[in-house]
Amino acid sequence: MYCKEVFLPRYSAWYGDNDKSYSYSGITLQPNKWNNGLLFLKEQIGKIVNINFNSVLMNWYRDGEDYINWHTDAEKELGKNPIIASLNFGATRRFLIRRSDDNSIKLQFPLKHGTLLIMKDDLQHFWQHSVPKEKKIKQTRINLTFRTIV
Ligand SMILES: O=C(O)CCC(=O)C(=O)O
Repeated sequence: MYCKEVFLPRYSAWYGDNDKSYSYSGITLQPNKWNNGLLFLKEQIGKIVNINFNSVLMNWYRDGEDYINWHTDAEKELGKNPIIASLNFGATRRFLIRRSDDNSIKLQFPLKHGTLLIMKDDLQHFWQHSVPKEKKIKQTRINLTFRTIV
């Protein structure tokens, strides 16, 4: 077995159908089994966007010190133009997007409790996204990104 430790400035867990492992940022996550709560959310959100998601990445930001750096979700397992549904609970955090070829073009959205953000089409080809540190935020936040591994 091959095992390595990678520092992530948040906690992450991967849930999905049995054979749907996911590699990103130099790590490969094996899926935890679906639980009833996640299955319920997956089905409800799947109806809204008309997609049968088969996995979800859970990120837990303990407070504003936890963050996710600039990245794209352009892993080949997600297919060419992935539809990713991002559901948010807890603290409102800033979600930033910037052009990959011109970092000065930047947009930001506050992701409030209950917000559903859909990323789709060619967004992952031309835009990076991040959730930066916000040291004043003391509340916790959970983000679920429902995905389809092809
Ligand atoms: O926490 C968020 O809103 C973003 C999560 C994210 O970018 C990801 O899981 O790839």
